Amino acid sequence: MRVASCVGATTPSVARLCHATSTAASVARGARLVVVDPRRAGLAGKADHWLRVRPGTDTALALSLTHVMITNGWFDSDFVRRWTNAPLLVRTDTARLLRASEVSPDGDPAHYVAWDETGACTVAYDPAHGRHAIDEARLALFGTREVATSNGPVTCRPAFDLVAEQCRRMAPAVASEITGVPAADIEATARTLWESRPVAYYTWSGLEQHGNTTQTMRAINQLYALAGSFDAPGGNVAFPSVPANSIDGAELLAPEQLAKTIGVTHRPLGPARFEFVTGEDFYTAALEGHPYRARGLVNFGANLVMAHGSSERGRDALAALDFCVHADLFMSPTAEQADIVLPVTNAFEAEGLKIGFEINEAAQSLVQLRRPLVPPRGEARSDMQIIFALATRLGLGEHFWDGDIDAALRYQLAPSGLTLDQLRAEPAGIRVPLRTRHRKYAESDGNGDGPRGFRTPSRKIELYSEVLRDHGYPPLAEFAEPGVSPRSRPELAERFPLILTCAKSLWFCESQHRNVASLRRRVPDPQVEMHPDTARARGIAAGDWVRLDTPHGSIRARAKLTVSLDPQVVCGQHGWWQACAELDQPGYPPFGPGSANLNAVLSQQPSDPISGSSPLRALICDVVLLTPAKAPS
Ligand SMILES: Nc1nc2c(c(=O)[nH]1)N[C@H]1C(S)=C(S)[C@@H](COP(=O)(O)OP(=O)(O)OC[C@H]3O[C@@H](n4cnc5c(=O)[nH]c(N)nc54)[C@H](O)[C@@H]3O)O[C@H]1N2
Ligand SMILES: Nc1nc2c(c(=O)[nH]1)N[C@H]1C(S)=C(S)[C@@H](COP(=O)(O)OP(=O)(O)OC[C@H]3O[C@@H](n4cnc5c(=O)[nH]c(N)nc54)[C@H](O)[C@@H]3O)O[C@H]1N2
Ligand SMILES: [Mo]
Repeated sequence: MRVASCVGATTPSVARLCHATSTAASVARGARLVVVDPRRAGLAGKADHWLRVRPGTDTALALSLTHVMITNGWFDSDFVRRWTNAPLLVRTDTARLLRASEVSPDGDPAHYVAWDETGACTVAYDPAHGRHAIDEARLALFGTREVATSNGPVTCRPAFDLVAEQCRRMAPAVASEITGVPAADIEATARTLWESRPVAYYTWSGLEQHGNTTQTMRAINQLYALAGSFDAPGGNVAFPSVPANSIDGAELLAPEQLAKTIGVTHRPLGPARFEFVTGEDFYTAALEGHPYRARGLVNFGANLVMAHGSSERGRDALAALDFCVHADLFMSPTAEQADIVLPVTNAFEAEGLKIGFEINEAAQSLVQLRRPLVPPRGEARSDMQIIFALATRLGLGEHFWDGDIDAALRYQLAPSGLTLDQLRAEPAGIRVPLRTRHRKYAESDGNGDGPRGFRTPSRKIELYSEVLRDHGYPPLAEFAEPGVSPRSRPELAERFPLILTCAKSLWFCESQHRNVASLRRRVPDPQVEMHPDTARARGIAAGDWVRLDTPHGSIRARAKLTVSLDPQVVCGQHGWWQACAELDQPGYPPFGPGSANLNAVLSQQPSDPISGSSPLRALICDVVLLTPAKAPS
C-alpha cells in the first residue's frame, strides 16, 4: 500500500465527483489528506488537517509550510538540486542569475553558474544540456559567496538561499497572523507532507479568482517541488493522451495579428501570450479604446455579465460594440446585449467528440462520439454547425474542410487510428490503450543533448524566475495582501468588516440551471453562508433575506448559517438570474434593486499584475437584515 498525501483547495465533492471518489478511496487506503479551504466543505471532514485559511492568503500559508520544510531539512534535496534552479547563483547587486561569461572571458553567456561546495569554486551549467557538469550532490544550496568576475568580485547566493530567506519571513507565527491558520497546524501539516510522500495536490477556482493568483500558484508549486513528487507515481502525473491532430489553428494566426492580442502589452506574460483576452481588458478596449477599440464580438455561450466581476461595466462594454452576436440556449443577461442571438442546440441535441477525459490514464484513453439523444428544437444548430457555416460564408472554407464537419472530425481523429464509423457504432466510446510514463523530465530530450527537463530558459523548475524579474515582477514567489481587505484597506473595512468569498453550488453549473425545477427545488433562493455569531450580531436568523453590501453595491440573498466558518468570513454564490416558471420561483435582475448577482458587487480590479485574474474571492463586505417587506414574496 502506498501512503500518499493529497492536498486540495477545491471541493471535488461538489465540482468533480470522480476526484472526490478517488480521493476518498485513497484516504480509505491510508493516504493522508490536507484540505485548505475557508469552509469545512466536501472532503474537509475526512482530512487529517483542515486549514481554514483566510480567503486570499494561500501564498503566505504555502511560503510558511516551505519555511518549516526547509528549516527541518524536509525536502528532496536530490530533486531540488537536479531539477530546479535552486543551485544557480544570483548576483545580489543586479538580482540576475550569474553567467559563465561574467566569471571567465571564455565563459559562455548562455551558461549559468553554480557553486561547487567540494571544490570551493564556481561551476558552469549549460541549459542546452540540462545537466550540471559535476555530481549535483556537490552543488551548494545555501550561503553567500564572493565570486571573482571580470569586473571585480560580486556577492552571489544560490537561488535556494534566497527562497529560504523569503520563506523565513513567513515563519508559522507570522503566517498564522495573516492566514488565521494556527502555527501548530502549519508545523504539523509540513511534517505530514514530508512523512507521507509521494504527495499529490489539486487546486481549482478557490485559488484562481484572486488578484495575486500567479504568485500563489508559484508558491504552491515551489512547495510541491520540495516533495520531489512531480510526475512520480503517486504524485501529480502528466498523463499521456490519445494521439490526435490539433485543430486549434494556431498556425493560421500571423505573428503581427498575435501581437494585437488585447492585454499583451501590459501583461506580456499573461494569458494574452496564448491569445486569450481577460474580461477586464476586453471591457477596457470596448469602452475606452485601449489599446484600440474593440468593435465586434461573436460569443459562444459565455455569460459575461453574470460570470465576470464588474457586471455593469460588462453590460456597457457589450452595448458599446458595433456588432455583437451571441449563440445560446437561453436569453441570458449577456444574450440580451447582442444584436443577433443564434439559438444553439444543447449537449443532448448535438453530436460531440471528446478525445480523453483528463482524470486518469483510463479516462484519458477513452474516445467518445456522443450521440444526440433528442432532435434539436426550432431552428437551433450546434456551435460547430454555426461556426462552419459562418466560416464558409466568410470565404474561409479552405480552413474549415469546406464546411464538412465529418471531414474535420476525421482529420482530428486520424492519428488515433479510430474512424467516425467505429465511434458512431460504439456510442459508449472506444478505448485506445495508453501507457503512462513517469518522470518524463528525466528522459532524453531526443536530440542526445541530455534530459528533457522543463520548458523554461534553464530547463529547470524555476524557483527563482529571471523572466519575471526582467519584466519587473518579483522573481521569487511573494505574498501580497489582497487589494481590498481588512488589512490593506482598514479605513474601508470599518464599514465593511467581513470578508466575502464564494463557492460553486452542487445543484447548478455556474450561471445555469436555475430554471430546472428538479434542481431549483433543492436550492430555491440565492444563499450566503455566515457564522451564527455573525448573523446574531446583526439580528439575522437562518433563512432570513439579507442585503450583502460591498464597496461596489448591494445584492440580496438568504442567510445560511454555518458554524465551521470563520465569523469574519461569508461565502456567496454567483449565477442567480434565471426564473423557474414551473415552480413559480422568481428571476433576479442582473444589476440594480432586487439583484442577486454576486458579480455585480465584485470588481475585476485590482487584478493580478501578471495574469490579470480578477479578485472575486477576497473582498470586504457586510451583511444586513432585510425587512420582510423588502424581500421578494
Ligand atoms: N456542481 C458543480 N460542479 C462544477 C461547477 C459548478 O458550477 N457546479 N463548475 C465547474 C467549473 S467551471 C469549475 S472551474 C470547477 C471549480 O471547482 P472548485 O474549484 O472545486 O470550485 P469552487 O466551489 O468554486 O471552489 C472550491 C473551494 O474554494 C474555496 N475557497 C474560496 N476562497 C478560497 C481561498 O482564498 N483559498 C482557498 N484555499 N480556498 C478558497 C471555497 O470555499 C470552495 O470550497 O467546478 C466545476 N464543476
Ligand atoms: N463570483 C464568481 N464568478 C465566477 C465564478 C465563481 O466561482 N465566482 N466562477 C467562474 C468560472 S470557474 C467560470 S468557468 C465562469 C463560467 O462562466 P460562463 O463560461 O459564462 O458559463 P455559464 O455561467 O455556465 O454560462 C454558460 C452559458 O452557455 C449556455 N450554453 C450551455 N450549453 C451551451 C452550448 O452547447 N453552446 C452554447 N453556445 N451555449 C451553451 C448556457 O445557456 C449559459 O448561458 O464563471 C466564472 N465566474
Ligand atoms: Mo470554471
